[in-house]
Amino acid sequence: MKTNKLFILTGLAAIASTSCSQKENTSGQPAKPMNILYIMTDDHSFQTISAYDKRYIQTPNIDRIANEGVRFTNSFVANSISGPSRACMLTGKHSHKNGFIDNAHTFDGSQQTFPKLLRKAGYQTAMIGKWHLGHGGVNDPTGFDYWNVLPDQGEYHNPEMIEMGKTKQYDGYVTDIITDLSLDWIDHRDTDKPFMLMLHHKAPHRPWEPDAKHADMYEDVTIPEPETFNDDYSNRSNAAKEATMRIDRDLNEIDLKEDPPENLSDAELKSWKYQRYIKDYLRVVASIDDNVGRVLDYLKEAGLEDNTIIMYTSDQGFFLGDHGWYDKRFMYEESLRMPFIVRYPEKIKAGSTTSDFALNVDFAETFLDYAGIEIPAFMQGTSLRPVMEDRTPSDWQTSHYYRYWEHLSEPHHVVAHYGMRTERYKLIYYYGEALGSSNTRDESREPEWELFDLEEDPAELNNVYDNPAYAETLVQLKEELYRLKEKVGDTE
Ligand SMILES: [Ca+2]
Repeated sequence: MKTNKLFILTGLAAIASTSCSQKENTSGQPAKPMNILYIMTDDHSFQTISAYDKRYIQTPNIDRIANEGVRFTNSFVANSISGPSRACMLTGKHSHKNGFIDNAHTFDGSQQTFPKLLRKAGYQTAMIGKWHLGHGGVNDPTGFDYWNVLPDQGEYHNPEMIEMGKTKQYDGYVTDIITDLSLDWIDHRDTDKPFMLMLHHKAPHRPWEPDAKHADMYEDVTIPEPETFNDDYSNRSNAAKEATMRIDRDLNEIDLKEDPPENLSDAELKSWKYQRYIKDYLRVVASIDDNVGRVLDYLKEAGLEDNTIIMYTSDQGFFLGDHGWYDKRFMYEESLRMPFIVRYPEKIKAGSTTSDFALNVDFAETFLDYAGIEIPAFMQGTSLRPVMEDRTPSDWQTSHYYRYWEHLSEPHHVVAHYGMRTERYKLIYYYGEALGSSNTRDESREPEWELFDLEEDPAELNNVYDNPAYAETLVQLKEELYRLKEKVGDTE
């Protein structure tokens, strides 16, 4: 990139920023344009990235980003489900503010998003892969010079994609195709401008269909079952007991892809189903990791490795047999926490780790901050840049507000809830019908509370809400919950 172009672009960013003032970026320095590569997968658990957890799989390429950047260990979603989490990330706003509270809603693309602000400031922007925020009119991707997205959930093999409004069929495997299209777009970009690419995979979403290259992995091994695999949901809410996302009962023929052997005991059948499920999930993740490696190699060869901020995340976490479940939705740890890794060698120390809280509503603000664009006041998150650069402010967020709205939607049947997590505690309120909800079909549900002491009970097996020893703590936690609720404006 030529020096004079850099100067012009800095000027553009400065002009754009005057029209959306208020919050200041955290650098205090003139904007220096860098490229932004925002890689996101769908339902990829931190448990299946070896930089986080070595029990299940080696992911050397995703680990490269962590080894050369920063890894967040307390990164949380505001609403653990696909479309709503994506809407939080685009807008920097919680679900009740961006309007996409559950997957039955569509996204109003006329609202302000970080890609629009980057584009206005002179970035080339593209969205390639899984969109999942609706199609047609204001639901199509907006704020992008180029977009090519899967319709709704999309297919693993020979997928259709919608390129700038036109449907096309592609031959091959979806993770390879999304990577090919992304590299091709970077290759043909206007090199006079910085770029922001959202490379968003469908994988490893249900029904976990591997490609031929990885289909035989793990044939002769037994994957370990997680600690809470045989959770009986005692001393927990009815919400946990009633959810229909159990490995032993709720995986269907499409998920399992073959009939189980005959004459298995219930416990043996559950273990057999788990192996079918987890192995396909890991095979699909192995393909993601290969393709992340292709992207990193490409950036290196193209000389883009050091002036591109590379981020790897997922739209939420996922249960991998934890609590006997697959899927997400709950505010429990495996679902609430997403993997979040960022590489930018100029500013971020290689191999660093932080336990400071990062939320998906902070992503938009972070990208704007790095691009030198002032962050609009309506955005509810905070730029993570100081945390990434190991200069976390002393008043950094230590509590997180969560709300899952999709009350008892089928087939997972999870009760709507809101709650708050601090470093040590998690408080959850399953309000059921008490507040109304987006999909009410329940008759006479009593609201329920759960309180977990994550220091004493990291697996969240023991609800201490009614335990007198926590009475004083509970009062403080409720105060903080209602303070946060008020702060984010979820007050109806
Ligand atoms: Ca998802």
